[in-house]
Amino acid sequence: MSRKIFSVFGLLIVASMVLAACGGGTPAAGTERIVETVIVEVPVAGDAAPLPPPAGYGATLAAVQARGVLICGVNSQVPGFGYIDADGNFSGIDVDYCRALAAAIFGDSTKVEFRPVTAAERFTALQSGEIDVLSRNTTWSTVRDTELGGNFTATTFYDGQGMMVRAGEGITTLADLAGGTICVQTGTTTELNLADVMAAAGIAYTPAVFEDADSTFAAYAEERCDAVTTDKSGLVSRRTVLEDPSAHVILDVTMSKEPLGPMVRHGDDQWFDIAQWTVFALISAEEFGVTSANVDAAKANPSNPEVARLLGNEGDLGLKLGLSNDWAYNIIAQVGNYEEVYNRSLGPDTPTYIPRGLNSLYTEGGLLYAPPFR
Ligand SMILES: N[C@@H](CCC(=O)N[C@@H](CS)C(=O)NCC(=O)O)C(=O)O
Repeated sequence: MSRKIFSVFGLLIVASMVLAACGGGTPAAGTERIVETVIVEVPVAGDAAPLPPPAGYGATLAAVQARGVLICGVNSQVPGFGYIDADGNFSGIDVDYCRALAAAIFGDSTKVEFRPVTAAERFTALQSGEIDVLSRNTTWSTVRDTELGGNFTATTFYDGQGMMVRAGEGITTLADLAGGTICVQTGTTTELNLADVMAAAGIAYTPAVFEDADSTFAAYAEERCDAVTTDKSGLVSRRTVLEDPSAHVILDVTMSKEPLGPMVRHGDDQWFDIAQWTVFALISAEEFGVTSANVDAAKANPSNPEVARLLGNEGDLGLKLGLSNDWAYNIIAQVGNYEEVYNRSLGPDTPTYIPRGLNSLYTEGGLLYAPPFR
């Protein structure tokens, strides 16, 4: 590690000049300034000595490695995000994030057990250690980041709350729902935002509250409420499994900000870093045009030094995370980059198509931006 030697003597001269220039007082003529020369070592920013790890650091990775499988808390009722089909297969962008994390840890994206959790039980599942990470269309908020003992790692999908109604009933604004009943799921930001937005707009309504998405949308389908509200992604997703999707419209209104992303427990910064940089690896790979199809060629002949570091040819970035240096290579080779993950579940060829919008790279007018790999 390199260090720079500074002379405090030199610094004192500069300091006295600055003080004088700032009106800090000029010594009277003839006054002697006594300075002592001391040599100190100042670490150069960006090359500081590694800090000793705090308590809890590394415990999660060690437990996951000893178990041989990652346990990921996911949704099972929201196609495109977290969904289980009749054959027991899981799919969705939140599910693929779990596979990416397993690839980073084990070099094997299949070493993951998906544990479905409802909105109401998800934070307890994370706090109690029943799951290693929560990847379930979960909104980053202050209370979840503090009181509920979690840390959000990064936003994987920028969303906002919407409202869906039956077509042909003449409802085009929230005000048209005055006096009506709105179906909503408990344990969600949705329930809280609905109360805030309607109170602020002075619109009276009756909430009909349910435990999970299936019961919420079943009640809506049975016309037990006039509208159903959740994240717009959830509305797009659940509309696809209604009997006649074209009989329902999502209003042109956004009631909140819903940044969705993976969440880990407080207390293990190494695990936080691994979970967070897995998201950044997916985003950076898209930015650099590295895909599951060309990752071997990119590793053999990296287009720039950052790609070389991302793919583990240089820099030992994987070792610094407690993983192997090919951690990101394994993510991309086995799961793909962010665009591949997105298109697999939410792309134009899927029933749950959602245009990228805010979920485009920053270079294309979106909000996806990963810090540098160095
Ligand atoms: N993003 C919101 C809402 C997430 C949410 O739970 N949405 C519902 C409605 S689509 C859902 O996923 N339900 C599925 C379930 O409970 O299994 C939050 O974090 O609170």
